[in-house]
Amino acid sequence: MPSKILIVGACGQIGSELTFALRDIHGEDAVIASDIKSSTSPELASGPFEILDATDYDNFKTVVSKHNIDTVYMMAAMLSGTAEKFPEKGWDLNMTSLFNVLNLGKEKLVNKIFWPSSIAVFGPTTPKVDTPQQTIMEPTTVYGISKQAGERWCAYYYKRYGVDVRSIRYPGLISYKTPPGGGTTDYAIEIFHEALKSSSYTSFLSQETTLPMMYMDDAINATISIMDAPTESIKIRSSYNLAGVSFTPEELYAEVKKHIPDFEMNYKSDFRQDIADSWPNCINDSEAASDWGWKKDFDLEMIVKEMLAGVKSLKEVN
Ligand code: VAH
Repeated sequence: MPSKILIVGACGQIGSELTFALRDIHGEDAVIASDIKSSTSPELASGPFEILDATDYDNFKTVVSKHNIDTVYMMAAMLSGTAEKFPEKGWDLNMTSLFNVLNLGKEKLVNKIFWPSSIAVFGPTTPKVDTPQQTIMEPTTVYGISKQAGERWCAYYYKRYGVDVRSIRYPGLISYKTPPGGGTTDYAIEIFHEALKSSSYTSFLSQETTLPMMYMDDAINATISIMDAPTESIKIRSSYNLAGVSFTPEELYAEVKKHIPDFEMNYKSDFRQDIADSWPNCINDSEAASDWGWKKDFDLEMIVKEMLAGVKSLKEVN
């Protein structure tokens, strides 16, 4: 049986688009989508789908052996906003799922693993501008703590057991094909749906909150690039910094207003303001560029155009 790819958390924001992209490259049947709940997405149903609880090692091992899986993208996670509401559940999901996939690698049941980290590993004492790959990391959120600990375990399993695990510190990701997933950067997705529905939006982050962001197509390209890179070019086995474009809610509002002149934005910070304030403004990703050729495509103007067109297309379909 040919070796296959398994996406864990395929119903999520990144997992769903990763499934579509990898199926385009490798064919429908080469990519097994999985999630803890059945999929409502017709695209995901276009190829093999498995119900998989990533915190259940035996369930994970059974799916891997049933489909002769060679490569696993372990995308299931509880994001920053939700994990602050359910700290122990967030830690358990984010860490147990990682240990399960790393142990599949240690047992040589899979050959290559991708695991997502986040700029949430940085904290209020991290340099906020041009944040370097190696720097002070004192995250103040459950999500950030779990991602920082996860990075250390990835580096340990590579060094101790030779597990070929690769990772990226994603910025806030912007996409329209799946609903926002409980993150602090979700305002940058919600704004497009509200702008087209009601011409007004109340941001839960203040207008001057600068955050590192990225369009999903760039994130998917980076994920596939790091996994396709030759082993010897992956010099960082914790997780690579990755940068797209940094902006404030006010700058995003101004760009949207160019397309929807009567669009109005209000601001009412909630608990996520403290989370956002603990994160950097912009990231230095020179190691990803030099080690495996990373280069972003989407700037703010392009993101706004793509998102408005994409959300409109969803409304036409639904
Ligand atoms: C979150 N979207 O907001 C995620 C991301 C950098 C933020 O990791 O939790």
